[in-house]
Amino acid sequence: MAYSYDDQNIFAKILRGEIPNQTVKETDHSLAFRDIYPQAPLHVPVIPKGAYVSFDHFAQDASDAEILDYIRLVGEVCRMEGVEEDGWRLISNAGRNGVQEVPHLHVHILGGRVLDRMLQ
Ligand code: DGP
Repeated sequence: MAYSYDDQNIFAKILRGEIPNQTVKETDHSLAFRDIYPQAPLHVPVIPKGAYVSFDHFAQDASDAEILDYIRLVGEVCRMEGVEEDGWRLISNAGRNGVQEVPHLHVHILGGRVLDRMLQ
């Protein structure tokens, strides 16, 4: 599948510095920042800096360095924000059925409270 990337999406604007954000941690290839509409005491989207729409797009086109950097940042944010012990959840909304609002790959780290059960 060929992916087309809309560089006017909100996360692209955050990456270009056109919209401010509360950065939790920035690395060479990735950015973690606080969600504007937090769904839990900790709600941090983590995005690659590259122009990727989805995990498949990322897995196909990103370098190993970008992928490693991204995964490591997710773990590091959980440790930095103190949710490792009590637990946390990772969510990625993808595409139309996944109700992805922002078409730039992201995972949401949620924690800081007991989360509602989603899968039965
Ligand atoms: P999703 O539905 O998975 O595409 O999640 C998009 C998230 O982006 C949603 O939780 C709200 C967040 N969001 C939207 N606009 C902004 C913004 O301008 N700043 C920040 N920090 N987050 C935003």
